[in-house]
Amino acid sequence: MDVQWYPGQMAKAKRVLRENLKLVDAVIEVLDARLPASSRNPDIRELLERRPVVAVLTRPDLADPVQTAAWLHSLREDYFAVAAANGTTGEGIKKLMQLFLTLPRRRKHGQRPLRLIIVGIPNVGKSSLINRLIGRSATKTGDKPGITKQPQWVSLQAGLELLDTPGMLWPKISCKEQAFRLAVAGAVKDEILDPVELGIELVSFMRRHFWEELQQRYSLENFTADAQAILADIAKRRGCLLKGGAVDLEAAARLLVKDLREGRLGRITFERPGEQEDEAEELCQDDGREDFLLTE
Ligand SMILES: Nc1nc2c(ncn2[C@@H]2O[C@H](COP(=O)(O)OP(=O)(O)OP(=O)(O)O)[C@@H](O)[C@H]2O)c(=O)[nH]1
Ligand SMILES: [Mg+2]
Repeated sequence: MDVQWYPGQMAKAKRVLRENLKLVDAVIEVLDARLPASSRNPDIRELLERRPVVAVLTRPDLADPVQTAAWLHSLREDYFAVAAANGTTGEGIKKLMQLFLTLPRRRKHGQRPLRLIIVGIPNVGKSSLINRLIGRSATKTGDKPGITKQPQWVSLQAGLELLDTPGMLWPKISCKEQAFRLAVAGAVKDEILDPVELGIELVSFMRRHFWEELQQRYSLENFTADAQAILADIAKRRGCLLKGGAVDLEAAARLLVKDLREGRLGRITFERPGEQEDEAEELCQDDGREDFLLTE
């Protein structure tokens, strides 16, 4: 699966990050608890070295809790601090706020509030997290990527200022596994993805790692069938049919991806700590194909 989605707002968000780094005390890098490694943006890593960075894992409700604990432990090596928080229910927000209040201030801060910049891939829950932290809907949120278009300062009376930024990917996502995980997690605009290709890759992944969950959800029988045949089976069992009775693979793929995103296939973490080094060798090699850049 190829993913190149780098609209102007992402390039702009990177500029805003660079410009605002000197104004903030720390950076909050929001990662998806289901794909903490794949949701780290390599394009901004070097910028982030200039400030303390806190990693916040969102969507812990959709991830395997054992894996989330393992990720929090492993990410501690790379970040100033780590935490998990749910941007929908508010679970973990109090602890997160306490953690923020212990962050070191820059020397020249005087009496001004603590200032943090929130960055992360699209649709990971940055704006929801801000709303939860300040206890009101100050930023727009939504269940598709690209909702936040402009950077926006939001402040809390208790002495905290947060800069919300548009979700950022990077110009070329060359690792196919990473592209798949970002796409299936909802970080990439659906319009640039081939739904059937994504559905088949998801079936393939589920068949390898979570067959029981897939089988139970759709009452499937045939484990040996190839991924496309399983998707066709899902289509039949869910009544995704075209006029004339042929299976509608696209409708089945959309349904499967939606079920995954909404947690109906169980709490699924796509990657484990330490696994990425092996993957980088095996799966993430550039296939030498021409890149294309999709801009808006
Ligand atoms: N299940 C679950 N959903 C969440 C969580 N946090 C946020 N969401 C949902 O994720 C979607 C995206 O949330 P936003 O806060 O708009 O994400 P964002 O990172 O600001 O997205 P962009 O502005 O598009 O980059 C919304 O539908 C939220 O309700 C969480 O912890 N768990
Ligand atoms: Mg947002």
